[in-house]
Amino acid sequence: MIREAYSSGGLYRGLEEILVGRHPLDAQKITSRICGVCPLAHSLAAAYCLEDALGLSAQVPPNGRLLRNLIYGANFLHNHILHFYHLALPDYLDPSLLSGRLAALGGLLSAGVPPGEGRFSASETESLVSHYLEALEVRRKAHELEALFGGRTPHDMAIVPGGVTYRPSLSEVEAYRFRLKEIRGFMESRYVPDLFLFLARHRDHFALGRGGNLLSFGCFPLRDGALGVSDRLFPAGVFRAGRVEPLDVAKITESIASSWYEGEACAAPLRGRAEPAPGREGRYSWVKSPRYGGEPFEVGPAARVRIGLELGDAAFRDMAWEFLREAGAGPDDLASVAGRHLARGIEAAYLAHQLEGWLDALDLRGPIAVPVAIPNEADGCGLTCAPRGALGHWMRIRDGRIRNYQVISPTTWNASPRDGAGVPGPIERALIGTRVRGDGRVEAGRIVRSFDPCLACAIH
Ligand code: NFE
Repeated sequence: MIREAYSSGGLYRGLEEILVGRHPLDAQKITSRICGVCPLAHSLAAAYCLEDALGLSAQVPPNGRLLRNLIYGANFLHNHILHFYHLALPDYLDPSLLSGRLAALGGLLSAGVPPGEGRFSASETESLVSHYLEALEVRRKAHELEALFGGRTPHDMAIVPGGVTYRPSLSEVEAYRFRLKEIRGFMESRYVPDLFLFLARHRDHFALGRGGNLLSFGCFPLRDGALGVSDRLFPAGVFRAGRVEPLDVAKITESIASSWYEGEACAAPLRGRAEPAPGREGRYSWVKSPRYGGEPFEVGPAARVRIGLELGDAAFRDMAWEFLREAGAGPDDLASVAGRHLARGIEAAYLAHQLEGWLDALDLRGPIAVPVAIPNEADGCGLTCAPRGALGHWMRIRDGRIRNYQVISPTTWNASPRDGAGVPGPIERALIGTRVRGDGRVEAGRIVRSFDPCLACAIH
């Protein structure tokens, strides 16, 4: 049994420090560089943050909202396909079952299962690995969708505070529609069936790596003039002690009790700054420990779907229940290794369907942005969900420059070390108490991977 677990991030990055003293508009372009996998989420959170500071959140025109949803939605689908086929599935495949041209690929895949313990037959393994290859092409198509409206990928040029910079032509809209259909075709014929095959063979993984508290900031605004956390496709909320509650952002704090920093012991974002203190005695990570009401919370697909089952619209709830029934699982099973994979499938399928509607709603002659003027003094907060979970950016402007910029990324929540009260973070908690065979590496790897961690985002 795993008795203790410590989650550590070993590389300091310092992007928050780089921003101090810079022009507020730099924040969006620089924070996008936190990560090459979810840059659109950072680009959006920074734009929301500036719009909040400037009092512009309600003025972004409908096209601005729709085009951002379409650019970011493509990136969101890309992330979930990436996680299932290229990051998680190899942990479950036995490459020795591959033959013919796929056998050459076998050597590149990690031997995820101990010899003879794979749960997929030789023909299933071959089929999954050929879909692994197809998924590379599908991810390229998703990147093309981002670039069509975003200018390029991974770091877009279109999302700005106030809206977007680029009005697509009708032919670009149709090019998006065509590629989206291809991606949806892959999801319906490959991703969803492969996900259910995976779940059927790993039903015991609903009991593996279970979580507790869940939190979502929500994402994909559905209504103009409401770019806060209300009216989002995946709703904001908190799941604690068996119930869903409204989100109260004022309850968020960040502890550095186990992290290599010096500063205010348990500051809320924007209150106090933590300075790096490499090698500080008794600490074990560069990741800080975000807490909500003093407690750790898991963020990500399980949180979004669990909260969406209560607060989401009827179409989302219907689809989520249908997937749960087919998987033989219930809402409480979502925060588990199998449940996190299932939740990604639910939200990818629902989002792909929504993208088409947003495309139809574009008004190609309407405005795409409103002008911005930077004040001398303002504070802002931008909240969204990155594919891996709740993402917040906080900014303080003084004398027309950035005085303080704070980011709390999804993996900061999930991979956080123990806080001042000694309470472990969500990944640590999911590991502790797990019954393992041998040295436990197989079970531990699968649990950690189910959160889809990204330490580049977590430390920023
Ligand atoms: Ni680097 Fe990211 C996502 C963000 S995870 S991938 O999704 O924000 O902390």
